[in-house]
Formats: sequence, C-alpha cells, structure tokens
Amino acid sequence: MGVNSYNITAADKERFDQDGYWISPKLLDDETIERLRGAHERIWKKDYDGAGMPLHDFKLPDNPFALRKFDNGWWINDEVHSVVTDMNLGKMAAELLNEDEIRLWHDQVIYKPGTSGQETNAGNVGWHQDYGYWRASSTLNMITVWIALQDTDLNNGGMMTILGSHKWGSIEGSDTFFEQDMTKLKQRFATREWVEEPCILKAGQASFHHALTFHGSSTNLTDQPRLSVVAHLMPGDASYKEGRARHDNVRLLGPRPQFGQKFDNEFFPLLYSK
Ligand SMILES: O=C(O)CCC(=O)C(=O)O
Repeated sequence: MGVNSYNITAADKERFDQDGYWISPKLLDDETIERLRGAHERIWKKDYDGAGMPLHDFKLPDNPFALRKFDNGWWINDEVHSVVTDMNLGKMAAELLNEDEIRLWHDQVIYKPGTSGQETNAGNVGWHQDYGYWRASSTLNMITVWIALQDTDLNNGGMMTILGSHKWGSIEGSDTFFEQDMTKLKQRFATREWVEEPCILKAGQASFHHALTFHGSSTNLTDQPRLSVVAHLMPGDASYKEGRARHDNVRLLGPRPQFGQKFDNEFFPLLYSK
C-alpha cells in the first residue's frame, strides 16, 4: 500500500510550469488501486476506521447521477490516509512547486456515477480554480493531485484543464465547483485563449494541477462510476491569510486563530521535507 517514487525531470517541470498541470506515470500498484476502490465502498456505507468522527456527515443524494464528494477521508479511512500522506506524493509536489516542504491541506474522495448514456449535468464539476476556495491560505503555490482509480477519459467524465490558465492569477468568483452549467461558466471565464485539455489517465496515474489552473468535468456516460482520491497539498509554511474568504481549515487552527498562524498542526500532516 503506497505511492511509487518518481523523480520529477526538467521536462516534467517545464510542462507543469507551461501548462499548469502534469500527468504522472502510474503511481499506484493494482493492489493499492483495489484497496482504494474498497475504501470508496466503505466510506459511502459510513463504515469508518478508527475511533474518530468524520469532518462532515452526508446523505447519499436522491439523484442517482449526482456527484458524491467526501472531504478529509484520511480522518476515517486507513487506505486513503496512507496514500494522501505518502512522502512520494509530497516529494513530487515539492519538486513541481519548488518548495522544500509539503503538507496536506485536505483530501477529497470523489465518486461520479455513470449515466449509461443519459445526458445530465448532475455529475458535472463546474470550471473553477481551487484557489478560489483557498483564499485563506497565504500562498498561491499549492497543488492538487487527482488520482484515478480506473482508466479515465472524457467518456467517463474525466477532468479537463485549461492550458496555461494558472498564469491568469486568482480570478474573482472562481469558486464554482458546484455550478454545473459548463457553457455559462465558460462564457464567464473564457476571457483569454481557452484551450480545454482532457486529462487522460490510466488507473493509478495522477494529474497534478496548480491551484490557479481552471479545471472541471462533465458527464460520465459509461455504466460504471468514476472513482478518484484527491490530495490537495501546500508548502510547509503556508499560513492563515487575512481576507474575505474563509475555509473550514481555519477552524482546525483552534478557537482563536491568528492571521499569519501556520497551518502546521496535526490536522495538516507533513508529507515531505527536503
Ligand atoms: O473530480 C473532478 O472532476 C474535479 C475535481 C476537482 O475539481 C479537483 O480535484 O480539484
């Protein structure tokens, strides 16, 4: 159980810097993929590991085609814990971001049902920037690792990124994950060259995207769900930034957090230190 090690090359880094995302080689072996698929099954049945409480409760949506998303799976699931805190993920993130230390910001366990060909928006993830949600963090230099638990392409609702959009800066109102009208969002955000790049992944591969890279995903037209585990990572010295935006992570700093306080307690495990 774990993530294979991989040394980021100069070409990988160049690709990430230019495009705002990079696709890794296969990082998980088949047994780990199976265990994470099992983790999904257990999480959706509320079968939790350990004696702790989940970050949030949930009810499975009435609409069978709606996206399911669970945050901080690592708190209550051993397999998710082991993968999203793996040193090798942290090292790749550190090399792509040019940072010395990497911590976990939070994770997500995402399940997109298959619609067997029915056109519906219920499983869509609207075009958004992750940093649109993360303005409470002092740094833009954060990264998302989206790990595929089956072969993934546009047919089963795979992610698309907008090439080079991480160079556009932090766009006002880009916290639009839950808006499902992709056309309307494109009209709003496509004020510059808008090139949609599909993230085509084999099971066990991951896509690493910058916190400012616009991305989203559409319908899973197959008859199988699209499963993924996602690690959102930050530099070791990220701290609470004063501003308008709030984030659930701020509560994890304690009852009276201070602006400038580092997100460096046990809720934000250190994955890697150079
Ligand atoms: O699962 C998806 O389609 C999108 C997930 C996402 O927005 C993310 O991992 O940052």
